[in-house]
Amino acid sequence: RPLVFSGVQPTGNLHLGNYLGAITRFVEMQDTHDCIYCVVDLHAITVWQDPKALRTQIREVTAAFLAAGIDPKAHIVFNQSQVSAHAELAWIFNCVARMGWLNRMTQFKEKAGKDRENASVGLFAYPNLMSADILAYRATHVPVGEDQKQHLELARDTAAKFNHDFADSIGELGLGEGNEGFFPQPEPLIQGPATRVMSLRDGSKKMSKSDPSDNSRINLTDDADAIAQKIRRAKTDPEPLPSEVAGLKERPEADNLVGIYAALSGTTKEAVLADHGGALFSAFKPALADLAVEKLAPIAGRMRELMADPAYVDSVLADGAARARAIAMPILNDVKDIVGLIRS
Ligand code: AQP
Repeated sequence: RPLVFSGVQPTGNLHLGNYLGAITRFVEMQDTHDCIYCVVDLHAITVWQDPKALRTQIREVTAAFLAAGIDPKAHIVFNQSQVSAHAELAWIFNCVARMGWLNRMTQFKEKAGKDRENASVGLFAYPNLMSADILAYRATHVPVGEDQKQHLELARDTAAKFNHDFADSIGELGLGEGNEGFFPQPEPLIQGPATRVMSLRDGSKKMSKSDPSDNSRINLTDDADAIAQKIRRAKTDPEPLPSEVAGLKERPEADNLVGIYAALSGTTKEAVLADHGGALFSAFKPALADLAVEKLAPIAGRMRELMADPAYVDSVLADGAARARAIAMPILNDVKDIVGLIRS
């Protein structure tokens, strides 16, 4: 079966965008793919994290994976820092990818802001670690939200450059896979009606963990009252909902709420507008709030139970890490041989 890899950063405030854009996709892929889902803690520390809070946040993302329905026995769930192959391969990719490629990454520009001189080196090199996350398993399918598309393109370029630069060595060692070279070209899977969930306060900004306004996002740990209140207060325009998707074009806030409704109910925006076209937001928002509470409350409940048992959560991560290591280490050893590093 094709191998899937994806990750979520334990940077706190896990939100509806992470859930609809990534975690629900992770759950869906389990029946048809072998899946590796990673709590990418080394990515998280590219910006300052309080150590105590980080431990809780790592367990919280793990709890969210399990609560959403990821099966850690049939698939692999672990935290990145427990498998050293990620960091080791990232170093090799630091020496393959070009400064010019990384200079073009829009997420770095957004996250570093104006004070670029003060951003960590890790934040700049982050996409190389992400390439390593995926390619350490030679994973071919990567379900992500739309914001990760550019990083996936860089991972493909890095894989191709590695295959090209070391083609002779790969050939001599007999490590090429078909015509592709050593590494496959990983495919981003950006699918569904909510690949880019926007802030509830500003339809031009994506919903984000780091937005200072808690009202901008629905956190997976929000209770029913908080969810209903945030949706009630969400920014909208005064027009009723259109009956066709084309009518959402210049209406980012309306488009966002319809997309969220569609993703939560497992349908399409077309189907939502067939039911709710013509409705005012005063009617649509309560329907959306009820749906969000119905879908998210059980997850928040299961997350709370799991967070009360950190030893169990840690044991899931340890078991997943051991199984991940068993896949990644032979691949890393091949990479070392290809590059010409001596190992014993
Ligand atoms: N708003 C979003 N809509 C859809 N998908 C989203 N993702 C993130 N935000 C949205 C997807 O969630 C997965 C994990 O993301 P991440 O933990 O790597 O964090 P991020 O992409 O940097 O996004 P955040 O949550 O907004 O964090 P900050 O505030 O730190 O930037 C990815 O698949 C991502 O695409």
